[in-house]
Amino acid sequence: MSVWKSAALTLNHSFKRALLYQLPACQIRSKTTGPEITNLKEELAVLIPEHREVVKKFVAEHGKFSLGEVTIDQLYGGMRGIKGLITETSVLDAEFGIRFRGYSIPDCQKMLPKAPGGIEPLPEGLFWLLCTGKMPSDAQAKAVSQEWANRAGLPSHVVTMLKNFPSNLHPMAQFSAAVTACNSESKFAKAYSQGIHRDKYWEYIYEDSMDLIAKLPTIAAIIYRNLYRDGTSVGAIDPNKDWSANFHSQLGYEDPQFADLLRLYLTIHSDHEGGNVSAHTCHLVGSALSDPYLSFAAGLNGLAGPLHGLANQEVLVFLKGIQGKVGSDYTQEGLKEYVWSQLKAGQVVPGYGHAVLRVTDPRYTCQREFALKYLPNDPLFRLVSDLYKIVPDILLQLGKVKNPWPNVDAHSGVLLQHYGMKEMNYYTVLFGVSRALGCLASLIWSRALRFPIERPKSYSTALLQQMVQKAAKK
Ligand code: CMX
Repeated sequence: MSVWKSAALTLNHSFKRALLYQLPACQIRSKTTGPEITNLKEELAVLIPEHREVVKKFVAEHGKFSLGEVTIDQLYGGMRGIKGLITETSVLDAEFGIRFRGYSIPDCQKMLPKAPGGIEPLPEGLFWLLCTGKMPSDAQAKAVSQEWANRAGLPSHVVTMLKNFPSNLHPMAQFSAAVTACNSESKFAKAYSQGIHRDKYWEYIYEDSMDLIAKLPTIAAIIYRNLYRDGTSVGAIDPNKDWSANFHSQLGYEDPQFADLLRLYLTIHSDHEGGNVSAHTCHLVGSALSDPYLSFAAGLNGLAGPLHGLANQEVLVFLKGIQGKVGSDYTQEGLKEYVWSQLKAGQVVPGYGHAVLRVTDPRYTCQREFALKYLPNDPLFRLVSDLYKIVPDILLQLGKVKNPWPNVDAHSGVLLQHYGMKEMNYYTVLFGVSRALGCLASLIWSRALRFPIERPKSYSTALLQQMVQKAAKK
C-alpha cells in the first residue's frame, strides 16, 4: 500500500472515530504532519489551545441544548444518570464498557506500545492516549517511562511517615496520607502562591501530575514492604525499565509474567469516565484549585470504599469464605446456598453489579482471558469461573439489581494471588496506582479548559415537597 493511501486510511479511521466519539478536532490531525513530538508536555502545549477553541465555539453555539430533565428519583438515587460532567479521557457505554478516547480494551491491548518481551500494553502509552487522544508511538511511550523514572524520588518526610505508621492502619489510609504529604512538593501550589496567570495552571498541574504518578509505585511498594516484607528496602528505580517493571521489582517480585500482568492491571483500572467516586472526587476537589496531591488523595479515600475500589479486597474475603465454608470440593448447589446466605445476611455479592454497566465488564473479560491463558487450572480461578455461572441468575431473582454481571473487581485478586501476592488488604492500593492515570489526565484537561469550581444545587425534602405542591396547583 502506498504511503499516501495508508495515511488517508489512518485519517479516515480517525475521522470516523472522531465523529463517533465526538473527539476534538485537534485529535484528528494527521500523524504524518511535522516531526514527531516525544515530549508529552510539548504535545499538550499544541493540543490545548486548539481544543480550547473547539470547546469555546461549541459552547457558544450549543450552550442551551438540553440533555434532559432531572427527576426527584435521581436526587434521592445517588444522581444516577444525571448528566453533569465533562470528562475528555474516556466514555463508559452501558452496553459495551469503557472506551479510552474511543478505543476499547482489546484495541488498547493490540495497539498500545509494549515493553520488550511483553505482550500487554504499557500504562505509559495509555496515559499518553488519555492525555492526547492519540495512540502513542514506541518512542513517545518510552519518553514517558523515562520521565517517570526520573521523577520518582520521594521527600524524606514521606518515607519517615510511612515507617512510623502502625501496621493496623489500612494500606489505603497509608497511601492516601502519603500522597497528601507529598503536597510539600507541589509546583502548582507554589506557583499559585506566587500569582501565576490562570492560562498557565495546566502546566503546573501537568508537572505535579507527572511527579505524582512517578512517585506512586515507590510509595505503594514501601507500604507493601513495611507491612508484609519486614520493612525491606524497595531499591532504586532502573531508568531503563518501564513503570510497571520497576514497580514489580520494588514490590519484590521476579516473574516477568507477573510484570506483564501488572502492565495490564495498571492499564485497565486507570479510567472509567468521570462520575465514579474516585474520579469525581478528584475532579471536585481539584475544581477548588487544590493541587493534584490533595485532589488525588481525596479520590483515593473514595476508592477505599467497599462499594468502589475496596471491592477487590472484599471479593477475596468472599472467595476465601467460600473455600473455608463450602470447601474446594464444592457443588453448584453448595455455591448457590453460600451466595444466598450472603444476600440473606443483608450483604452484597462483591465484584458483581455496576451503576452504569449493563453487561459483563470488559475489564473482567480481559482478566479472564489472561487467566485462561496462564492459569487455567488455578483452583481460585475455577471458583471465580463457577461463580460467574450462578451469581447473575441469583442476583436477577432479587428483582432489584440492575446489572447482575461481574465487574473488574470480581477477577483481579485471583490473578494477584496466583503470582504470590496474597495480601488482599493491599489490592486496592494497586487499583489506586492505576486510577491516578485517569484522574490526573482529566485534572490536566480540567485546568486546561478552565472548568470552574464545582457547585451543584441541592434541595431539602421540605423544599422539594413545596415545589411539588405548587406545581400540582397550577
Ligand atoms: N449484591 C447484592 N445486591 C446488589 C448488588 C450485589 N452485587 N448490586 C446491586 N445490589 C442491590 C443494591 O444494593 C440495591 O439494593 P437496595 O435497593 O435494597 O438498596 C439494588 O440492588 C439496586 O442497585 P443497582 O441500581 O443495581 O446498583 P447501584 O448503582 O445502586 O450500585 C454497586 C452499584 C456497584 C455499588 C452495586 O452493584 C454493588 O454494591 N456491588 C457490589 C460491590 C462492588 O462490586 N463494587 C465494585 C464496583 C466497581 C468499582 O467501582 O470498582
